Amino acid sequence: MKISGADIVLECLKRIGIDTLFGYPGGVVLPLYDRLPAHPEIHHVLVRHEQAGGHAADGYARASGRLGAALATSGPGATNLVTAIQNAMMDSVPTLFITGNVSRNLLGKDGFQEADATGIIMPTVKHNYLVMRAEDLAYTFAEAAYIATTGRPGPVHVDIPKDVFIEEAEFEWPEEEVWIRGYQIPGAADPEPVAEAAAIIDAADKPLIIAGHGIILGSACDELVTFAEKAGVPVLNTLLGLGSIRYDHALSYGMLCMHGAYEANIAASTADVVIAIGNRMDDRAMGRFEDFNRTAKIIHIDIDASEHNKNIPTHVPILGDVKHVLPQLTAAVKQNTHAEWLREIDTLRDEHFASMAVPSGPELSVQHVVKRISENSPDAVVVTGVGQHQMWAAQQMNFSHPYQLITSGGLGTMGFELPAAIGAQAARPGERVWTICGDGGFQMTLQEMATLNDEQLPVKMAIMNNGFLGMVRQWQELFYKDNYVNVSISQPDFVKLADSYGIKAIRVTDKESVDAAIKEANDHPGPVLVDFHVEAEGNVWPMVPAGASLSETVESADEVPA
Ligand SMILES: Cc1ncc(C[n+]2csc(CCOP(=O)(O)OP(=O)(O)O)c2C)c(N)n1
Repeated sequence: MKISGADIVLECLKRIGIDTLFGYPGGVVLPLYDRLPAHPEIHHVLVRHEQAGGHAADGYARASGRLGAALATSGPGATNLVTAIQNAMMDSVPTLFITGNVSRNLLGKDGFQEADATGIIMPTVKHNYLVMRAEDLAYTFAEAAYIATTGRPGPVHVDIPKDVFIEEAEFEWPEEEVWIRGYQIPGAADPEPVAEAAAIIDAADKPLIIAGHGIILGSACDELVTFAEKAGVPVLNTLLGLGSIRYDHALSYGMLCMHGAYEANIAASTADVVIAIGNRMDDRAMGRFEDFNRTAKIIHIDIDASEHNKNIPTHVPILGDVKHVLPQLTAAVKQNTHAEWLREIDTLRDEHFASMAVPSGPELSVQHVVKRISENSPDAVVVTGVGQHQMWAAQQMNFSHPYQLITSGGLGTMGFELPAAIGAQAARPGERVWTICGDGGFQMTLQEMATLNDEQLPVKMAIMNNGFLGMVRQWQELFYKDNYVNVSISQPDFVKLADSYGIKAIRVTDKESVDAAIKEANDHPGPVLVDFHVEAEGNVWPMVPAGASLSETVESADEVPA
């Protein structure tokens, strides 16, 4: 029996496990919306901007490990999705983006609301499709889901002309496993590089693991810890790797990067063997490439061969899936402890903890707020924006589980926080979700409070209200001689605004009220906004000045080179 392209799309979504679709309607996708009520298994969340729908799909995917999906109309709907798609691409998030387009006979005619969505989106996705026949939809969606979720995950885009939604075809879900010429999914690694790496690790005095997002994406957190424990190797995390090893594990030494812990950045600069696992070795994590620890032997385990030797020359690249490679490596290395090396890093930590400590003065600092949220809600999923508050959250909050921290790492997208938190809460309904927001970033997508209220998702929003685009202000202070240009930012009365959206709101202006406000927010069954009036001009330390190497980490403004 033939059914419409719209029905085929919705049947496909069910087959690939989509239960929540973040979307926004428009002319060319109306045939699809018309059929949504006939498919109640798919819950459509009406966002207020397509970018937010995309970030919600991203947050949903990160919080659940499942494929996230967003839908937009042609033209401006599709272009509004682009930031969210690139965000998912940079952080390898398994996501599916569906757009409608003008009818086939109008493609290329610059008709109303036509944009070359496949052309615009192609450089921002793992793969994309323009589906020109209803009969091709089923295989396309099977393939799209397969590509998005296998190997190194990422966003896939499917563009569908309006009349393809209307055209009828037989619905035939491909029963056989998807096979794509040239698309290979690495599994276990070749034994030679594993043996070579094991010999290097066994001979090392100061080995170090840098564990990235790939560990979490590859569900290999236990395998990471087993390997680290057997080889006695301390573990640093990238920003997106936080949560892959418990913060309080004896071998866990926190985050390295531009605002990493002092001892972490120095350990990375002085190790004799660096084992990078599932990370891109990007500039924010590794500092100036040319001067990243020139004497260390570098082992790089990644599922994407194009990451090997991309930024930092690698002695032993290992291609494979961490889930398989880590047990291979664990079996190959000798039991070890490296007690002296651990003591060296411990001493550094003892000597330098002050620059990253929560300020003890009476002022209301972001560090204090995020620390208290973390201590009051230890298992909460934390979704941040981008800026100072993001770095302070990464430094101060205690991450024990994979995807406990959801943050825009590669693209650094302000405005990610609230919509991604909506997605995370939709994916994990019974769990506590806090979003830590800058007053700048929050203003980029705050309209999503309407979505939050519609869906009655109990997300707790903590606004770090410092009246500045804080991270930019910090750079203007340190690198542009205090020349503050367009960084002081006005904002609405967030409490009144939340109230107008029907959301409970609390204002906090002093340190003493922080705990009570967090408790009140946690106890409230619905969404809550807490407007924390934090100190205006705090700076995030330690810091690797832009363009410097990790070994040049500084801990105060006095140390910043002129
Ligand atoms: C969409 C977008 N535009 C601009 C930037 C550049 N940027 C990085 S951090 C920052 C300031 C963020 O301010 P706020 O959200 O208030 O957070 P804070 O740094 O004060 O914690 C800006 C403008 C960005 N990351 N994303």
